[in-house]
Amino acid sequence: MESSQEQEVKLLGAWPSLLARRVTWALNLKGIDYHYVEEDLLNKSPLLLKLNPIYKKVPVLIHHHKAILESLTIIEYIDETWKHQPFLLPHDPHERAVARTWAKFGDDKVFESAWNALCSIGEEEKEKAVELTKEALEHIEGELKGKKNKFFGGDEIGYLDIAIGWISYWLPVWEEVGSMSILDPIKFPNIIAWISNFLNHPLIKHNLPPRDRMVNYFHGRRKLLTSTPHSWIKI
Ligand SMILES: N[C@@H](CCC(=O)N[C@@H](CS)C(=O)NCC(=O)O)C(=O)O
Repeated sequence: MESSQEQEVKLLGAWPSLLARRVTWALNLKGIDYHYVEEDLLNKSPLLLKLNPIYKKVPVLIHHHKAILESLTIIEYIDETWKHQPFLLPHDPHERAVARTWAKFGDDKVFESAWNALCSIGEEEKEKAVELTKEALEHIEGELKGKKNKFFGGDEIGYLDIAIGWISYWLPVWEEVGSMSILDPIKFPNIIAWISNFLNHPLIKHNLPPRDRMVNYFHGRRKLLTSTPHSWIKI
């Protein structure tokens, strides 16, 4: 039987949002029931604007009628609130700090430059952004090198896998939509192996948006963003 705590979980997300998706991965891995509310990012609901008045972005988690913002913070909140296995963050404080650092690096460097590459105007700008993405990925590749485990923290999916999990699915779509080549298997053999492990995890592979829908959506976003540079709504 569900506890009353679980019944009160609500997530505001948007289907193409990799940041909202990572929260659903965390909720599913922890086995938490939640009510999902789809937002239209071009026509945000009064509830989203009320709960996240500063950034006006998804994801927003609502638990006990209180809002929790920022996807990585939400994942930590989930792990701390439902104190049962599987634990997403490492137990050891140093390992926890390292995982947080790489998760932030994934958002600040990999996501940012890959998104810029997708939305760049002109070949030169695109090449620069692609190079920056590859440079950032080299650091992730280095983190995985020599590890025998399937995932970052061991043989179970954890916080860092969830945080950078978008690389496995969103990035290849962006490569296709932006006609760019980033995930070179020769340059990034460990990332490619990790991607395969990640996408084969039962809770991940059944919780991904359809690829053709993603391709269509991001073609549309790219067209809009490259023709209207001030239309900066992300994802
Ligand atoms: N740092 C935030 C970023 C959230 C974010 O950028 N959300 C995007 C969807 S992936 C969004 O809501 N975009 C709408 C907008 O930019 O107005 C997080 O990790 O939750």
